[in-house]
Amino acid sequence: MNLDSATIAALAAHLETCEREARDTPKITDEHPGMDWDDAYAIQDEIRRRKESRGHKTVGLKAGLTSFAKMKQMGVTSPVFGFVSDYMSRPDGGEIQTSELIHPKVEAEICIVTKAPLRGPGCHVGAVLAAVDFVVPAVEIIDSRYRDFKFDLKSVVADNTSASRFVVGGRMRDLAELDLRTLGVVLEKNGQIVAMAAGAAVLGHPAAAVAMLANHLGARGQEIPAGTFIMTGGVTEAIAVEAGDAVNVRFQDLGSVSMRFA
Ligand code: OOG
Ligand code: MG
Repeated sequence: MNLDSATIAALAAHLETCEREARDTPKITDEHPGMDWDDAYAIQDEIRRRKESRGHKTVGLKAGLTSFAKMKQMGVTSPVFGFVSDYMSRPDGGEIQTSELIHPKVEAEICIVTKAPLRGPGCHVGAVLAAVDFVVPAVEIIDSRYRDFKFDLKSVVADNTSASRFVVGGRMRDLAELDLRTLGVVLEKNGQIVAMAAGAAVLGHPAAAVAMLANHLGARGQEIPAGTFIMTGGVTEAIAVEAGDAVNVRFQDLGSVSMRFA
């Protein structure tokens, strides 16, 4: 850790205020170039503590930058982890208010809900598969608080990996009925196909993102509890949206997830 606790608290307050007021900010490593990984996750933890103390429930975990398309789009080389809160959830087919957001983008994500705890180090795809309760599709609406979505990995970790809104939809399925690697995903905006991929785009297998998350938490003495909803990361690059847009994502064997932006 290179930052003191007062600086961590101040940066968490700054980033969370930007989120709540839909204001952007330069990336925080500009002012704090010595910020390390532990500092970045400590800022994210402080944002989580602030939300929970305000009565918001943490309702899921997310992996981000897990697909080559996303890493390439954002110019980074490794995944990051964050959380989602109850107030970020929107119903399938519902409306998302863009006035509450800065510069939203949508991502198609294969999600896993666990039925057993997962703890690293040493967690692997096989261990994750044994702990899957069911698979369900979602669309994540990310909204980096950083100006023009320009950030480095530590800044985006501190900003809770751009978490903003998410829509769980389609239909849940047993893992045994699916091949998560070949599961096709087609993302449509205003009736046009704008991106497509298969599940293997996420680290070769979406369960690998969950294993990485368990190993990341294990290194910090934490685990993924049973019953956790986990978003494994966008399978394609993220697509910018604005008021008036309609998004529909078709997931092979899992139905579709849709929303309108107002
Ligand atoms: C960081 C969050 C990325 C994903 O699924 O890749 C993410 C960002 O690109 O702003 O959630
Ligand atoms: Mg995402």
